[in-house]
Amino acid sequence: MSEPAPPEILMLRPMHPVVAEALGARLTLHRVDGAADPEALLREVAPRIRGLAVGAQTPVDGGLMDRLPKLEIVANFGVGYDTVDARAAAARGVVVTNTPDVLTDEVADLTLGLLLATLRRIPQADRYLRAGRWPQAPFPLSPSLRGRRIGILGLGRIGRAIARRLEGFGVEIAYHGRSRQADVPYAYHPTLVGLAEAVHVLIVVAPGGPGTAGLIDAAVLRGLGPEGVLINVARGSLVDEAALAAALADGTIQAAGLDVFADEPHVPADLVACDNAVLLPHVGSASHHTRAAMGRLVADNLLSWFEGRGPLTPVAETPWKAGAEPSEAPGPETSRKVEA
Ligand code: 8YV
Repeated sequence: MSEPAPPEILMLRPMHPVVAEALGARLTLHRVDGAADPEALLREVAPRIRGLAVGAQTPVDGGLMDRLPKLEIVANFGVGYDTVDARAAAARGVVVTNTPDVLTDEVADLTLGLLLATLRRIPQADRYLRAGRWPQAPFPLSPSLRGRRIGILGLGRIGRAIARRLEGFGVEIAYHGRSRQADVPYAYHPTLVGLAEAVHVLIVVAPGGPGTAGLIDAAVLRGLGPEGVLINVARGSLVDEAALAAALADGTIQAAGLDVFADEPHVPADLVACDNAVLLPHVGSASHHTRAAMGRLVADNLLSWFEGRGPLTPVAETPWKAGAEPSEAPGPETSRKVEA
C-alpha cells in the first residue's frame, strides 16, 4: 500500500528558515514568495492547501480562507495575531495558533532597554559622540527613571514579565486592563486616562486589532503630562500617531520609545523628526535565539496538528478545548465539522 501524500502547507511570505527545516519532509511546503507568478501558484495549489504558515504582518481574512476549501490550521509566527481574522477562522472550523511564551522574556528585555534608552537618551548620546561634539561640550543631562511611577497597559504574559523586571529597578508599578488581577501587588486603574494621570511612564503591551485601535489618544497623552513618557512594544494601531507626534513636538509629553508603528515598515515623517523619540524597527522578539524558537513553535503546531495530536498553542477564539484528548478533539479529518 502506498503512503498517503504529505499534507500541503502554504507559506505566504518569507519566514525564519527554521520553519521549513523543522517541517522537513513530513509536510509539503509551497512558498508564494519568490514564485515567478504568485497568483498562478496560489490558484494551482489552493484546492489542496490544509495549513497556512504566516508571519505577523501577513493578513489572513475570510476571503483568503474561502479560497482554501481544505484549510484546517493557520499557524502564526508571533504572539500577536491581529492580522489573522481568528473569528472568521473559527466560523469555518479552522484552528489558529500563535507563538506565546517563547518570546516573553526577549520582548520584556527589549522593553526595558527601550525605556532606559528613551529616558537617558542613549541613541542621542551615541549620535552626539559620533558627530564629534563631545570635545566642545558634555552631552546635556537627561531625564531619569528615578522616582517614576510606571503604568502598564495590558498585564498579560509580557506585561507581567516587564513588571517583574521593573521591580528590580525600585519603581512603583500600576496597570490598566479589562479587569483587576487578584494575584499581583500593583495598583489597578479602571480607566486608561486614570492610569495615565497617575504615572510618569505608560508602557503599552496590549493586543492590537479593532478593539484597541487608537486607545492612546490626545486625552491619554494629556493625562501623561509634560514629564510623561510613552513606550509602545505592542502594535502601532493602539496609538493615534498624529496626536503622538503633535504631543512630542509641543511638549505635551516628554518623550516616547516606539518599537511598533501603524503602517510598518513606514514610519510617519513627523515622528522621525522628533529628537525626543527613540524609534526601533519592530525588533522586540528579533534575536537569533528567540526567532528560532518562534519558528520551531510554528512548525511544531503544524506537525502536531497533522499528526492528530491537536494544536500546541491555539489562540483564544479557536474552536479547541484545552486539555482535550486527541480522540475528543478535532483532528485533521474532523476539523471542518467543529462547532464555532
Ligand atoms: C513578530 C510580534 O514575531 O510576536 C509578535 O506579536 O510582533 C513579533 O514578535 C514579528 O512581527 C515577526 O513577524
